[in-house]
Amino acid sequence: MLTRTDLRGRVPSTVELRATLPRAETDVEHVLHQVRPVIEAVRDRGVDGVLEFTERFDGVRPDRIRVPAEALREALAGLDPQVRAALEESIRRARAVHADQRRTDTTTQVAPGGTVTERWVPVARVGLYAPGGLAVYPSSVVMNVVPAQAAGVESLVVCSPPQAECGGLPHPTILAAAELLGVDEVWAVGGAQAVALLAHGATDTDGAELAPVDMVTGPGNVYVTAAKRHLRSLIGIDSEAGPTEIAVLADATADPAHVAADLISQAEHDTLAASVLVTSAPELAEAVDAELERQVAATKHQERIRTALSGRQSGCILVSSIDDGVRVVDAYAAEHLEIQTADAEAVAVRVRNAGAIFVGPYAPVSLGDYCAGSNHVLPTGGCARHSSGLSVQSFLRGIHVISYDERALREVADQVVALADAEDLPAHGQAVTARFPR
Ligand code: HSO
Ligand code: ZN
Repeated sequence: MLTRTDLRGRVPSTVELRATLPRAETDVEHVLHQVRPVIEAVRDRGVDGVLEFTERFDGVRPDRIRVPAEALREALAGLDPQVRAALEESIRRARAVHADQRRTDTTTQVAPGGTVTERWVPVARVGLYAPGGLAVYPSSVVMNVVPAQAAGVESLVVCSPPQAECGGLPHPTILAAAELLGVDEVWAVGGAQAVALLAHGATDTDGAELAPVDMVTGPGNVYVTAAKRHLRSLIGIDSEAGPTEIAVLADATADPAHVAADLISQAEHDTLAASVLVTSAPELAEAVDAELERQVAATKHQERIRTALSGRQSGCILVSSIDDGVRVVDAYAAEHLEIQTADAEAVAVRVRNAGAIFVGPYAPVSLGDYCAGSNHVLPTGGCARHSSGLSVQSFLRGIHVISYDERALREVADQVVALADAEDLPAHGQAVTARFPR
């Protein structure tokens, strides 16, 4: 089922590797012109503009879009107790991990009387987008809200598309997750309209105010991503989420049934999801293929999964050694990387590029999707080469606070003047010397 690429006996250059490795095309650029009128309508006409596009795209026109507090409470009361308990456990673990990510301010004494403090200040107001439709993921509400709360974000708002079959409210599990997390501001709006509404703010039909946010995070379809890209100077955004990816680096010690199950698990998200096996063991590649055939035939979303696994973004790459495999997975920079080899811990330490690394036979990606405590909002499309997943840090800004007394400034005045002159900006130097008339 997986297209095979044989790199044994060769160690391709990074350029070659990037060209060879399977990857989905992203089409965000192509839909930018479609989201622009939506954003402009919401900017210019507020909730009226939102409702026009909500009716067109979601097939429902709610009377008002702010979700009432009773609806949140009712959604939680109606949540399956087992799902509630699981969400609570997921939140508990995620909170433990994210609490440890908090930063403390640092003050560096640069010279006597001269200090620079780095003060970590949370973003004031954050909007979180939670998709509806095929991808109703309360787990993603957890993964976005927990780090924002741990960072100290004071004002959080969730937007999620209204569902016609839910009387114009967002999906009840999204509402229940918000309630469980203590987020009381939820708006029934989806797609590019939601991002525009969050960025510009508006007044609801009944006068309720949606204050504009400083930052929007959360996964969404290509239109949501395009809207985030379009509005990204007005608002901060998390990294642009592309289709889910899993890479498994495995040797002959890996269990083919487990490897196949993990590749299938992420292919379940999307026909464009990427499942990539990198292995030094041709016999494992064979066995995984057989397992894929067997397991896909027995799973619920087999059509979607089959399309994802046979797509050009998925594949199996044969390498001569796990060392070569590490080079390959580094060049690929997967959103999720599993290491299923002998001495997996030692191999994992050598990997530089991945959104998250799942080590050994008992750390499947779906553990991380829900209950490991780690965050599941991770860089896709090779962005793991330069970016990290969502964390407390994503919601903090480090502000440098510069405090110099007279002596400290005097001591460095000549250096400032020298550099200002070198850049032909003498007024810069004079701003210092003006303080020390001779
Ligand atoms: N694997 C997805 C997250 C997710 N999985 C949500 C299940 N629900 C992207 O990391
Ligand atoms: Zn997943």
